[in-house]
Amino acid sequence: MFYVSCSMRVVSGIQPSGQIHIGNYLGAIKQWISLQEKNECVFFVADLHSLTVPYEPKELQNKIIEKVIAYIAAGLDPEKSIIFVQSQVKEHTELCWMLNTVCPIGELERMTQFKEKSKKFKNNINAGLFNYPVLMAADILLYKAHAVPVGKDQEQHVELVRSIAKKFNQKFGETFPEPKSMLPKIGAKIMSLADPKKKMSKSDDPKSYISLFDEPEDIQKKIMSSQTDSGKDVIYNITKKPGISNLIVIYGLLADKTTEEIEKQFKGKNYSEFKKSLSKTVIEYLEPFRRKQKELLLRDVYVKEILNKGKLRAENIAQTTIQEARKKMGLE
Ligand code: AQP
Repeated sequence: MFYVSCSMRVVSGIQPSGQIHIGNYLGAIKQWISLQEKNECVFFVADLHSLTVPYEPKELQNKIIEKVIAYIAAGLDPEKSIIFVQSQVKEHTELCWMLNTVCPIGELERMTQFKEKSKKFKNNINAGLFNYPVLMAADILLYKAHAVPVGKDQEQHVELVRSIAKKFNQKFGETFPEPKSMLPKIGAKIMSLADPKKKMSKSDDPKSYISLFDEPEDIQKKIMSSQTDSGKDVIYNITKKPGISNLIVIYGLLADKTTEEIEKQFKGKNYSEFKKSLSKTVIEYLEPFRRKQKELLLRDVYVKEILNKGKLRAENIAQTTIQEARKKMGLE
């Protein structure tokens, strides 16, 4: 994590695929919440990105609203942050096309996410999946962002955004700041509960992640049956004990304890005792989120109003940038 003394523009988003889990929260949203206090923050639901993998069109609108509710339930304040839906601000796709013309294919071919998702969705390797990082560049550069709070998996994409900004600036004149990714020092890559060698992902089996709104009994079940390693000591060792180490990271972040404190607390105790205590911590931490979510699910009009306001505020910035980019590229 880097620290900033003055206010900056911050942009980030999450796709409306699956359910927002504690990996998304600890890697990204938790940072958003503290950043919104002193910075100009722009957070969106990345619906256009979610079209690049198989999805159900009839369910998409509900999934988008679910994500907005999750943002607010987790602590985003619509008075402080601009919250909107990506596809409602058309400038994202216009800038994406412009940036496509300065982004070398070779750089897109190197992207780990493209390689992984191409393997995962063998029958749907579409051009959108390939171009995903260019749309992400548009999402960020449209707001001339300085910082992009994301988890580790998105770091490579933000690097590419910097490279695209540089290329555009060199070709057409100084236009975009080169944004930096902001990763939390701990928790930038929370691993799957079912396979601690894999990242926790919302498009995987729900047993492999804890959603922000899982009911207490489900949280307990998932943690108690999470994959742990041979042996029984609660000790952090990422290579030899990836399962228990991942759970220690989650415990530490939610209970605000260091690894050493946790190891000391569970000295002489076994995995099961540790998991019970972790379940309790997670259930308690997420309780206010669940409560707020239930409240917001009944406030349809309020949520729509937030999105309408957010769209207008986002458009205001986006239109100024797009006009500048159009002029620089000779389109006006
Ligand atoms: N396991 C994770 N640990 C820490 N941070 C994570 N993020 C994702 N997984 C973890 C961060 O959360 C944000 C979500 O971004 P996204 O919705 O664009 O998708 P993603 O990065 O591909 O996340 P998922 O959960 O794996 O979603 P699916 O399965 O839909 O692809 C990003 O900031 C990401 O870094």
